[in-house]
Amino acid sequence: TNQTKWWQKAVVYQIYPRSFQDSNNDGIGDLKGIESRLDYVKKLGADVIWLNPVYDSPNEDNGYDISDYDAINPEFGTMEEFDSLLSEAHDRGIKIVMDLVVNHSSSQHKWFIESKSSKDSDKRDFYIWRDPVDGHEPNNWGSFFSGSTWKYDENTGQYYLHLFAEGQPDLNWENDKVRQTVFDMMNRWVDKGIDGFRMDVISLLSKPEGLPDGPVAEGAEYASSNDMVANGPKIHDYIQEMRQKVLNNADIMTVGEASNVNIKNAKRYAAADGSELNMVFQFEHMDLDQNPNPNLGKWDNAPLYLPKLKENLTKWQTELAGVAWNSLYWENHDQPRSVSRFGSDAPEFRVKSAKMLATLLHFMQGTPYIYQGQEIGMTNANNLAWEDFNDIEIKNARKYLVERDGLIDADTLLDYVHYKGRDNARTPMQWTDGENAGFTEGTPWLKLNDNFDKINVDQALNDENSIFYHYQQLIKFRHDLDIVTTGRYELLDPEDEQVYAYKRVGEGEELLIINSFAEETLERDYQVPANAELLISNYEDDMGTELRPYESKVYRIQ
Ligand code: TEU
Ligand code: CA
Repeated sequence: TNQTKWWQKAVVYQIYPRSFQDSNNDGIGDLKGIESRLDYVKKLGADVIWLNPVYDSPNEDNGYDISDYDAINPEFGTMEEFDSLLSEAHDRGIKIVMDLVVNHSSSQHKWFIESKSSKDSDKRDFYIWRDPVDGHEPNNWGSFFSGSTWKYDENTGQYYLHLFAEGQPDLNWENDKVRQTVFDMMNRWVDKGIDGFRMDVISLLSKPEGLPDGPVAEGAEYASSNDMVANGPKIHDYIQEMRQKVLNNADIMTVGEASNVNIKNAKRYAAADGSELNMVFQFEHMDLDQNPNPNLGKWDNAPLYLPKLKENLTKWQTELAGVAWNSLYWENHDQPRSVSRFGSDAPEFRVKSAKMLATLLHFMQGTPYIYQGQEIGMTNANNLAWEDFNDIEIKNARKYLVERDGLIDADTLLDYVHYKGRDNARTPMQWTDGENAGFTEGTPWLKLNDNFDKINVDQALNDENSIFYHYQQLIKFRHDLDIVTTGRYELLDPEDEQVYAYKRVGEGEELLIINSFAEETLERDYQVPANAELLISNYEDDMGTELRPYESKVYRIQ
């Protein structure tokens, strides 16, 4: 049936706990800090908080390496504090979605420690162990974080598979016991009353039979493990089993982070019949500005070509309509700041372009995700130097691409890291213009962006024209106007290199959404009828066919 579900009208606010709010001045954000800021999230109007992992972890990949799925990382607080956060959120009508990281665990998890201890361990098959082939790695796959996906273990003479860091061994989903153990764990969280799961790299759970070598792009050293593993042979069986054994037990929302997902697969993962997940995070629009050199992957600073973005998002909008459901995002903890990447963080354009990007996204069909700080237009952190970075992806890029393989020099890589690196999104939240931006009175775990004196929540809340209030309005439209959830999407002028304009078409009603990416004034005539109502704009007046820099406006036509 086509009845609207609560998560189709919801807007999600993503919190990276480490960087949101420190409550005890150890320099690390924590659960009590988040609880103290719930009223802020409420004021914005978001319906759901997605929490990045808060489970016990040695933090080799900041919580994406879990050593105990049933415990809270002591740096973040206690289980009592988690329960309190959940109930305080619920009291305000805010739901909480947890990160679920079950493609891999930490190498410090007791399962792996046991698995590694001996070939006869009854946990051996919890992970993916293989003999060496001709004295080297079992296949030619490259890790997401550079280097091989295989790590040799001297003690037992075998390699284990890690698609990500060495400290993130892949769980063996072929093993019934692994699946049942994971489902039991998920049910314990569901029983606690959490409202959903964001499923980390869920498309990678099912490995291809025989773990064969993959094709190596010209000039590259490894085959892409992403290409080899994503959407593997049993993935839909696993997710359907999870649906039966866990997800059907409560009215929770699910979003699968689906690396390498295409439309065809997304239609299954996010099928409207409810057989698998509610929606997926697709990556295609995040990969349009990749480096053409396969060894460098994401590391580049080339600007985005707007018609490519339009073509891509339009494909997702039209092909999933009625048969599956989209998630909508520009940012998360793995991506740089969108205003710096797709808009402009120059002082004269920052506010305008951040609002434009917000409007462009929020009038599309799907569930929008706002990443902490996006709502105040936080920018990339160009003030971080090599010694300031924490992210393993950045550190490994330097270790392998610069130091081991000499594929690029350190200065060029630093430019790319400033443009694309994950730490751009992970610098502490900027609350005030005071000490450490009000994040902590201790030493922050990661250096702050040095522009917090100008860009901060206090400033935003005191300025009625701020990006924050623009988001607040957009969220309200999503709640109030059904056409945003149900209307048909129609792209206008696909070839226009400077403007992204589209329509949402409902019954007896249309929305016209016009967004300029240009830094100069343009002339565009969209034949706006005289009775059109201007719903929202990032300028104070309407100049008709004249579009000023980064101008964005939405008309309602009835
Ligand atoms: O990300 C998966 C993923 O595809 C990323 O590694 C992505 O390729 C990269 O971050 C782009 O820069 C998820 C989590 O969101 C990420 O934080 C984790 O590091 C990763 O899984 C491993 O758990
Ligand atoms: Ca703390």
